Amino acid sequence: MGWSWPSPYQRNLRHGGMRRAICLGPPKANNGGSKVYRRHRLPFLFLKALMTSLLIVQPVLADRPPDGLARPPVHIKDDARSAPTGLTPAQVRHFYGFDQIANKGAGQTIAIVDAFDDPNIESDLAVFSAQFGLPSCTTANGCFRKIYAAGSKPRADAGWSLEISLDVEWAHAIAPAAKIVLVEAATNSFANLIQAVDVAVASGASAVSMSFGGNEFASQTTYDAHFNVPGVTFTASSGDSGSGVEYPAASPYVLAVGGTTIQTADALGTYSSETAWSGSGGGQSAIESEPLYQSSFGIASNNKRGVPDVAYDGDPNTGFSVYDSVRYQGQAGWFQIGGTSAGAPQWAALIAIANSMRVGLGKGAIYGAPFALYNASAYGANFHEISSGSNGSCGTLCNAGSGYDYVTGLGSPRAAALIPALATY
Ligand SMILES: [Ca+2]
Repeated sequence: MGWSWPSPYQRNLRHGGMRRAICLGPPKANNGGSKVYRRHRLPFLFLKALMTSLLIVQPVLADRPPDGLARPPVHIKDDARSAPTGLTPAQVRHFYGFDQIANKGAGQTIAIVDAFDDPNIESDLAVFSAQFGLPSCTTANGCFRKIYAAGSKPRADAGWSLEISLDVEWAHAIAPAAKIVLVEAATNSFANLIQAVDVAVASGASAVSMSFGGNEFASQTTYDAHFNVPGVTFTASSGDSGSGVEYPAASPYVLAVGGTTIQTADALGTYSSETAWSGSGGGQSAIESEPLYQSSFGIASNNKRGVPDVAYDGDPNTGFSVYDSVRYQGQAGWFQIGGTSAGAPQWAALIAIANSMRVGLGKGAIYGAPFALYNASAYGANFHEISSGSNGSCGTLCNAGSGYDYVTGLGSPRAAALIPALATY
């Protein structure tokens, strides 16, 4: 099956800004508009998540940046700790079923595209890997590379360093045998980030993770061709501001990842249930037309591209353990982080595992992953369908419901079924 790409590439690019889609911990106070967060300890994670949802009136949201301006969505902070308090790789791998797949992404490269420089990422990844018994991933052993997209080192940025830590560490957590290329854009403008995407493609990656987004704009379709690359899958976070569509998640060539709140049955991370996270970005694109894979799936769409395509845990209350030594608002160490930022690199890792299995089957890296994902006949087997929760008060588009919905898309992965399906697609 082929793609139906709507837009040829043009050079009249508008330079908008992007923001990360990351949130820190659950809120405990509102400090002049800057939410302050605390973390919780396992195994009481899901109980506390429930308590927090009852006690906190204001959902975990981040304002969208104005057009053309970059804005860090991290206006939530917490004291970092000396030991991890969030979800561990073993728990998340078990929760989504990655631990039922022997393949760990060997031979594949995952590219992480972010803005600015994280000066400590390689050593922070080493701390993360050692903590959780993951294979070492270093420049020296050929596993890790950092590339400056514009040729020279960008300035360091503590907020983006937190995002980079989340993305790099959790791509490695899910596909620990895959190589990781971190591509650092010169700034967080659309132009610089798209340039970094091109560099990521040139690096040989078969999956490119983009945990950033900005408001849609009329000329965004001129960027879409950068995501139409044979053998490369692009993932993007759908946003952290609840109902609403961001770019590049809105591109029909990008796998848009929304957010959920998970409940584990035990400290091992056994799957219990999953609901839509209130911050999950989603809706109908104002710019992009509905792609064939969505219309074929039978989505009531008003002929607009629906966002997101899929979902993943994104609630800071059920956040991920991340190590970051670049001091952010006075804090460094182990953070508990949520946001749809978490899902993009982990879905990229899922794709890398599928691509690694495809090599063994004599197949090339998957091209047009959404066509394989929007497979009605295998839907129930491949996804945890999410049917409750909402990301706003806009009615149908803001409520998770049966089948595809505009808050969680198709749902979260049943990796043990979905990855083999992608491998044989
Ligand atoms: Ca659903």
